[in-house]
Amino acid sequence: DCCPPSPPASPSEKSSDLNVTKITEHGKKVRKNWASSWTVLRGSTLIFAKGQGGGTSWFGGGQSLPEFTVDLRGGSVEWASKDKSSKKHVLEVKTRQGTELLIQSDNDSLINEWHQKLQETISTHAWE
Ligand code: I3S
Repeated sequence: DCCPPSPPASPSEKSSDLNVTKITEHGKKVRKNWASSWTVLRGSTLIFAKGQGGGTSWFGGGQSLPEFTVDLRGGSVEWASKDKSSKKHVLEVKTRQGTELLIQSDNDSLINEWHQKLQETISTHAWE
């Protein structure tokens, strides 16, 4: 009982498995391709790492990169409207670069945590 617990290395960090699909890229609508992805928030960057199962169709048309990242600065996050997806607990993330993503989990409390965390991130990391 000498030492208080040390704070986490990066307070803005969060990670979990989520279902993800791009719906718009560079402002242009793209075909949905839901995939399970290990998702990491680091600073203002959201990183989607290839999930288990692999394959070249991860995250849209033949992309073989192991990860896909988006910059949240200047972006937005909100609950997706019913017409965006028939799934439950879907968040819509829009970036300054014209990428729109849907992220989803069947785990209610997990997706609520992500909603909170993403909103926090967007409001604390200003766009310069
Ligand atoms: O917005 P959409 O077109 O209803 O999205 C569905 C499609 O992407 C569908 O794929 P195919 O049209 O290639 O079969 C997916 O399987 C569905 O999951 C998509 O809808 P949800 O409501 O699950 O996001």
